[in-house]
Amino acid sequence: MKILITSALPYINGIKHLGNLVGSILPSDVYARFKRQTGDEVLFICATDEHGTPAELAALEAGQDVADFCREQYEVQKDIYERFHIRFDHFGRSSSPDNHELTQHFARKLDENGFLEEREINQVYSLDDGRYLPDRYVEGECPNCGYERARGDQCENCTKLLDPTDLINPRSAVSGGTNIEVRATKHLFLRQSALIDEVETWIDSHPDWPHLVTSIAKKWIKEGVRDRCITRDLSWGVPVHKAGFEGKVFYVWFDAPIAYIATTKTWGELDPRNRDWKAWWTEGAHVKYVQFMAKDNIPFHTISFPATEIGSREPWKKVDQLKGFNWLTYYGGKFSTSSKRGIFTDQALAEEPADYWRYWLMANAPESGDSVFTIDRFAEQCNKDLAHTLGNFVNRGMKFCEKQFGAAVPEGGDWTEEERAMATELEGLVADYRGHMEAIDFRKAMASLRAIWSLGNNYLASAAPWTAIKQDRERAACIIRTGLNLTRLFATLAWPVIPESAEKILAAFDMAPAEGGTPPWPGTDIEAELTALAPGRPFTTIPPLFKVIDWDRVTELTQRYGGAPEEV
Ligand code: B3M
Ligand code: ZN
Repeated sequence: MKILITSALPYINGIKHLGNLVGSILPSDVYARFKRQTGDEVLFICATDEHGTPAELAALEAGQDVADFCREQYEVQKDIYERFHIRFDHFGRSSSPDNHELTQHFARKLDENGFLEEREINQVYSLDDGRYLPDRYVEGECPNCGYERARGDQCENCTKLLDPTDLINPRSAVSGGTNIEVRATKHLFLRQSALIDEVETWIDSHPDWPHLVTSIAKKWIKEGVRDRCITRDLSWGVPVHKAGFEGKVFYVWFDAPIAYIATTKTWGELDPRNRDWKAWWTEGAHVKYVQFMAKDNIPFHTISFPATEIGSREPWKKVDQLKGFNWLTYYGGKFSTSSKRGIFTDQALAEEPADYWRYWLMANAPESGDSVFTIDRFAEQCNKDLAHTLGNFVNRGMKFCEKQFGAAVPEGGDWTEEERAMATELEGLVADYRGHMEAIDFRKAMASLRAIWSLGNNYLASAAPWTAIKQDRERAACIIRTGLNLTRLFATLAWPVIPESAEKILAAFDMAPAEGGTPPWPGTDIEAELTALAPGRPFTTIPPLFKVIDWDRVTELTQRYGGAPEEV
């Protein structure tokens, strides 16, 4: 099976925080790794989202030209994801020539098919700044929920999509100026109202979508899908090639999802073997397309982008499975880029290895509801599951073996009822784990993974090779051999989540995948898996994989990042 995976594109406007990471990029990487292990042909695409007001405002704040700002920030983000072991097939940019071209292509097709309409609209104009104020350039009170700091494109608080003129008491985000007037100017509208029936029929053909996704899409349709203005008075973006639209660009949410396709094209052109990139994006081809995103992105992916694709009247591949996330909170309050609240991805990497964050975030993925990050919770769970359960198991077995039998898989002793019972239980747990990963249920998957690690510890504790060695060396050899085989199996199973640690374990048995390679998913015959490391196979004992994050360290981290919930 071919699996196309896209993660929502991170905005270029600054380094992402842990909440952003767990809301799209990290889970899509875990899923992509898993699907590669089970033998599917995976294409995992992402890019920076570089247009629109967030980029312009951030460049303004940094005192940089927006193109330079984006070029630099792209490298910064790319490097961070590499260090988090995110293995994209390609990480591109929405400002790429491919995306310019494809965005203009979609606009042309939509226009030809009668789905674009020119309208004169009232735009917010700031006399203080001498310019129009699109989207986030305007702030004010949300007409829907009363939130004071709603932006012109969307209210962060109630997720309602807004137009700048909807805001009550608007002010300029550039200067704070309130000398604002409304002027008429010409823009292009995507006639979503003319496409919504087709979009809804398509949504209804996916009864298997998660409740979170369907309910958000349906709520949006019920509220009445408005035709959407897809052009802006900005200079940075994809220019609108149409008479009378000089100086205007496409709206960021029009070109950003198109960048999923354009980035695939860029990927395809980098290597002659991938020339047929379009096969990934053709409706009816044998491709399953899975998208990952935070819940505020769901309307764009279930309605606007599909409307764009459908309205082109070209056979573009549409999403098959869509995974939306709730929010990760920082001590119950918001992680916030603008107020620099929470732990950001670069900071996280400077504090602890990527695998700690990857594991904790996936184990606490905000799936059925929001979840809370605190430094205490992070430390406690990493200590318990990684250091004490997995780490201990790996280290204990290897050390004991090396001391008693030397650094090779010991020979002698046959499986007893104890091994058979353990293997049967393990078989069930591995099947559960795989089922949860297939279903993209990460919390459940991580619970199964923990249960698998615990089973290993329980087996060692009850089989007690350190006691057996005193009377029955053969028996001890059998237990340790089984333990070493469990170690290898645990590494393979954990690889999607904690790839660096998993590869360290595999390397100890000289079984690490080649650079960029994937350790294959274990077979269903668990007994064969647990006897795969043959007697005599050498290994290298590795030092403890995970260090304990102790109380002093927790205090230090709490002081550095601040823990108290946001004051309201
Ligand atoms: N740039 C991410 C966000 O809302 C937004 C996603 C675009 S996906 C095409 O955080
Ligand atoms: Zn609101």
